[in-house]
Amino acid sequence: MKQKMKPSEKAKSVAAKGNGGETHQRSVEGTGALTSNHGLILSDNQNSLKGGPRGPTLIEDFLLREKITHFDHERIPERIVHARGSAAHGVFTCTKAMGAITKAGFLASVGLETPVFTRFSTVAGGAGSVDLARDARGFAVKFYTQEGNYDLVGNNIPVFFIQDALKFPDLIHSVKMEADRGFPQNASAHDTFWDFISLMPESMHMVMWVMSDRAIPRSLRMMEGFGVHTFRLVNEAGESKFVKFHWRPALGSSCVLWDEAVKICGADQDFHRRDLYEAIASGSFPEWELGLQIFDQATADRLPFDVLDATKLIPEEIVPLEFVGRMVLNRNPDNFFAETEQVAFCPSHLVPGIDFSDDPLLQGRLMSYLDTQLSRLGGVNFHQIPINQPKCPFANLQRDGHMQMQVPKGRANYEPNSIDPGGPRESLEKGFSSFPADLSGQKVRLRAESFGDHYSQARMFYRSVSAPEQKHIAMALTFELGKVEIAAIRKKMLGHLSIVDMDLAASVAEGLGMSGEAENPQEFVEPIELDVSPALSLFHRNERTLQGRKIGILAGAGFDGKTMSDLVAGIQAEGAAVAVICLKIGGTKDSGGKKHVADMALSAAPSVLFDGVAVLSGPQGESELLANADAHAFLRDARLHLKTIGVSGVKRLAQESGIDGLAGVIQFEGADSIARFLESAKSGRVWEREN
Ligand code: HDE
Repeated sequence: MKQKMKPSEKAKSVAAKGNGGETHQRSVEGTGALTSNHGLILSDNQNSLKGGPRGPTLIEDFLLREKITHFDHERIPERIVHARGSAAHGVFTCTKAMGAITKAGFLASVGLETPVFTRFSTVAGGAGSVDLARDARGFAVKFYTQEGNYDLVGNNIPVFFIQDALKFPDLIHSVKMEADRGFPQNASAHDTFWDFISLMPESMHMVMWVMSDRAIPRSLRMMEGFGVHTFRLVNEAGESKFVKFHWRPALGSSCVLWDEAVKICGADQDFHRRDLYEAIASGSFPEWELGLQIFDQATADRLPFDVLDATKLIPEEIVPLEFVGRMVLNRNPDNFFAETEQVAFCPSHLVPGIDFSDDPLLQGRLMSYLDTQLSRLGGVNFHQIPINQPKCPFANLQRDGHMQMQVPKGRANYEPNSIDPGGPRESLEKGFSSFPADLSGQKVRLRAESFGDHYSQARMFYRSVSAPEQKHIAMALTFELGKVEIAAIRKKMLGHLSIVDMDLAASVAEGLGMSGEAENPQEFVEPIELDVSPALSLFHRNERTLQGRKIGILAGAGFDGKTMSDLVAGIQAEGAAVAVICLKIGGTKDSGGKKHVADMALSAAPSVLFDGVAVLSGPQGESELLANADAHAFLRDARLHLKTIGVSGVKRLAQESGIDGLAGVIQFEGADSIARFLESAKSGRVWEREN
């Protein structure tokens, strides 16, 4: 349909065209006029210009060319790593004044609020890859502070694969799709990754983490975040302490099981993105506390490893966390491309009061991200894109460049100058100055001896986690190495694992059918026995709660309406979301003949999408469910995935799905049955069912 404008509107729109893009946009929005990029009002947005109604399209059609050319250039290079991401706006509130330790303004006074934009990501896959791949997750926060933007660009795992930035391209090449064949996408289970890892023993600690449940989070809202490197905090007096940054999710840390992850990838490849978006849209705002591990040089010197080595963590039992702030994500981006895609994080974006350490991995990152933004966003003015702009005043004498959006005024584009005394000048008191850390020694290409122990913390992590977590690590390694075609790589990995933990190595070797085939590394620093750190176990992070979780209720025809309404009310009162699932999206009737609409059709709602499930039905509905393969799979998977299951009116289906009498299966009979269902579901999984 053509849009017609009144002549008065037309005049207003044309008259409002000026220099400022904002004014222009507002005038167009105000009038409803559809224009070209240069303000020309279109009379027809349905038909290209042709020589006759059935004739050839004319090259003269500059409007067609403008539109299609813009479209052809809609994509920018995706991030070489962390391409797949989801983000949200929010606010960081300081909860503990840290002035004695850091002069960073956003940590200076309790209650001070700082806007943030946070992007979560997978590492290995492309922008369109699945959310539930086994992978580390990026956890990048841009604080728009009054002293400039501060980017805390971390991961959901506190350590990293490598110690020196020079190895990063090799690591990433090895994990991404293989160079000759272009697969696998977003998966580490292939030869090149494990070949590299088998030759890089420094990666063993990180390998334990990425093979653990942490690498398949239930939700981005239920992930911890870590700055990974050691940084510095500096106070007004110029005194410095070291710091490690931690984000702790209010919802606790939850993960899925591998079989669930695989099935979720098929059922909803945007599982994490959708979950974050829907939670925020529904007002259930995800929240994290910012914790700091602050320590001095003397503590660093006492530790049996180097705090500059990013493959090591500091157990909380040694340096506890001090909680200093809370981040709440409360607004979805308005536009995915403009914000989530164009946001440019750089670990080099600092504020006074925070500084770098000499961690050689961090040092490499300090140049890499700026360089990346230049190629991704096309030039030096990427800080003028709205999502990247500081929210405090900013001014300098840098000029011109690709896509300059501002119109800088005046003659003085250099400094010192005398012709613009009011122009921007450096400030000794307020400005950033680097901590004057001592430097000494020769220029060398060497790895410090203190970086030499690659196995002790891998062992500490493995021995610190619970028995089910250990089992999952062994299963993940068996799966991943089972997909490695070259036997020599598997043998080398078994050698490394046997240094980490003999039982782990034996279990993986057994799973691979390669017992006794381990090939030990020639030379290595013998691991030392570190105290276990119970804080590393996910079980310590699992809140007993239904907050932010989702329960799926499968309803068959003739279900008991009262049980349904009590159950829904109970679930919602615990802060969880509910999806009512019927055989057909049109819904079904309860035993009183009342029609209930469905939120989801069973074929699109496998139980892997939920944290707990219930099945309610009358006799007719049960016969229909019994004849439906998806209904059997719904319960079978819920059983395998150790979920709490509530049932009513589906005795035969329960028997056929093998759930009858199992722990965590609750019959909705009697006054307290719904309460028992909710109690069980709060625990997350019914671990006693795992074998
Ligand atoms: Fe990154 N990393 N990285 N990285 N990284 C990028 O920058 C790089 C490292 C992390 O949501 C890139 O803008 C090098 C550790 C996150 O936009 C690139 C090294 C940690 C994100 C880059 C590392 C991270 C990135 C690609 C080794 C955890 C996504 C796109 C020295 C502490 C941020 C971009 C977002 C992104 C380089 C290692 C976290 C290529 C050279 C360690 C969360 O510049």
